[in-house]
Amino acid sequence: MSVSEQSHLSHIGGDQVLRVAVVGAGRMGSDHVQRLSQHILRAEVSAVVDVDVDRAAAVAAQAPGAEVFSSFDELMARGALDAVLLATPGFLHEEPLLKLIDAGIPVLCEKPLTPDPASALRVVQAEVTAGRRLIHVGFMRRYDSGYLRLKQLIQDATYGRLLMLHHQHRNYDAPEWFTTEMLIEDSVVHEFDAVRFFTGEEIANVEVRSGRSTTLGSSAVREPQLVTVQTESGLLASVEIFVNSRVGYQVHTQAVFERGVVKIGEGSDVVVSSDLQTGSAEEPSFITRFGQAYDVEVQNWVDSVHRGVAEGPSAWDGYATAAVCGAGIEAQGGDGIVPVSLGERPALYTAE
Ligand code: ISE
Repeated sequence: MSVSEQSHLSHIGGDQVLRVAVVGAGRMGSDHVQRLSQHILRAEVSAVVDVDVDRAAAVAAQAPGAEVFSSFDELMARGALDAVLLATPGFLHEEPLLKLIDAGIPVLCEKPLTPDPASALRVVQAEVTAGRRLIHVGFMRRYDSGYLRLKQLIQDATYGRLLMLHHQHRNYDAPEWFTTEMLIEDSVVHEFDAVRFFTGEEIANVEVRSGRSTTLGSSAVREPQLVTVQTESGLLASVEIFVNSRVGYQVHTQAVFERGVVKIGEGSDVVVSSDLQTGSAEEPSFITRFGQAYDVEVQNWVDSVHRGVAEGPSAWDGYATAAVCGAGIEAQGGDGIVPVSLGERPALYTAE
């Protein structure tokens, strides 16, 4: 992972506390405010921003002393921050990201970086012009213990060479406004990053098929869909995406090696047998399923900002996945296998 110096942050260190402004007070923003206030060391929530100022105030109530703003520009004018946690929907990310890069302020930007490749590339180019990495993209699965174990097994070739990956990504339900494109740019974007994380390769092409469809959820969304990607070296990975599964929040991965199969994300820590039945509860949402991963991710980010370095998923990772999403949305239209073209990775993002 590449690391770049951020000398402007040298004043944060020792016993100082990082003042984090949380922008977006929806489900994710609210969860992060709680996390930063209760679990994260060496950080505090200095502000909560949301167009719905009542919602911002309600969320800020969990963080004593946090100021409330109805716009990002008001926050920036006030200046009560060392760093930002951006938790608005992806289509609202580009403008604040460009302003934060300009101001030299580090940001943990919830995924996706931006939903489409063109805007994601503009963000990458702005960072490259600034000459330093300020953006950490919130691909929290990279901090999940199962993901980390599997990555290690792949690197060590414990069961031989990795041949194929299979993913199942199911949500219990999705809001009425969830679109067919969002299946790719909001949901499968996680697997696009996971495949890149596991293999260390870029994705070269993508195909999307839909067959028999559920009658539940929005009638405008045809799902489940089967997404297949191929990495530069030829490895194939499949993803079943099903956001109205009525099962629970399931994120499963099966890795097929030359001498074994490794499964992560299945099963449960607690299995109950009672009254002639045995079973365990399904996770209701990503907030519970990846709660620990979010904690580890946010603490790592806070620590890296204190140290004045940039680590973790970068703007390039955000751009590369947005490029696969662009091709995936094209493939949803029935265009067969769609190639992904990224252009050259700038030196700022080359692995050390
Ligand atoms: C949501 O935005 C997430 O990031 C969840 O992890 C994913 O499962 C869901 O499908 C997305 O809408």
